[in-house]
Amino acid sequence: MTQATPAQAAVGCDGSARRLGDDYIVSAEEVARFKRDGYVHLRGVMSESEMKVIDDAYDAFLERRILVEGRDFNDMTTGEFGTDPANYAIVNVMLPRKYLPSLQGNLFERRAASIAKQLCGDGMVIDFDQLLAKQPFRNDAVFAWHQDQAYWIDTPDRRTATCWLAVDDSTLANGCMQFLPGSQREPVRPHRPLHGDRDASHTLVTDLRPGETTTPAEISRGDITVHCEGVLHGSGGNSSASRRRAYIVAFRSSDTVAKERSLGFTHSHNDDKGVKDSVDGLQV
Ligand SMILES: O=C(O)CCC(=O)C(=O)O
Repeated sequence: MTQATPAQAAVGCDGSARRLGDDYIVSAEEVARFKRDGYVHLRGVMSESEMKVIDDAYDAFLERRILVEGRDFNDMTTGEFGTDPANYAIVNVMLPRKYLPSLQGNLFERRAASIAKQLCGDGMVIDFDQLLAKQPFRNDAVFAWHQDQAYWIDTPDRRTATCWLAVDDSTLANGCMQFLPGSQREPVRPHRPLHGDRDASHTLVTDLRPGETTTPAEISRGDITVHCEGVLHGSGGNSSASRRRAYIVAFRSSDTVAKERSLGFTHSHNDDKGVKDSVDGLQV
């Protein structure tokens, strides 16, 4: 786990003193770390009792009680969809708030909005949300190295706060997120589809360069990491006996979201292939 600084200790390591209704107070040091490294770990954004809504939504999706269209329920490692998810290594649900509207406006969305504003400034709105569950004993539940901007179309305002909530403790053993700090300052690297083309596989991958080492972000249930559009990241397989679930809500500027939608880019894996082929990582 990342060591708490004296400033963090003073405001309460479990985050309880920093949760104020819909708000979560981000320190100046954390804002600086987000800008320097391209990501930051925030402790205790959600308390245990506040996680119940999310646990329930997760169960509803994984038990297939919620109808999700086509590729928006898939295995992120193979691109498989429309089949029995029991064999998926990483169950990926895109746009859960679209398929389960009762999620819209939930407490995590509201707290994450307060965090996005503190990290990125005014005008940040929800662009998309996502569930990612790595199944137990799946060493192949690897999320390929990438920069998020590589998956997205070019827009003038690239500000992004992707709030990644640990629904389970997230550890090296179960495949926690890993980041290449500072890589957000480089241009987007060339990416390629992991398998075949983008109809076969939504997943894009880029390569780490010799000598580059990533930093694991082991975080507890209720903690989040927030990352920007440019930082290179990914995660390893799940060798543990338990799941690694994450709930992700990504904020971008309202202008960017409007531009994306005008071009038919919705973050759904069911978007037209032409739109999915026009993303930044495939244009380099
Ligand atoms: O959950 C993971 O391992 C990867 C998630 C990710 O790449 C993202 O949220 O941008």
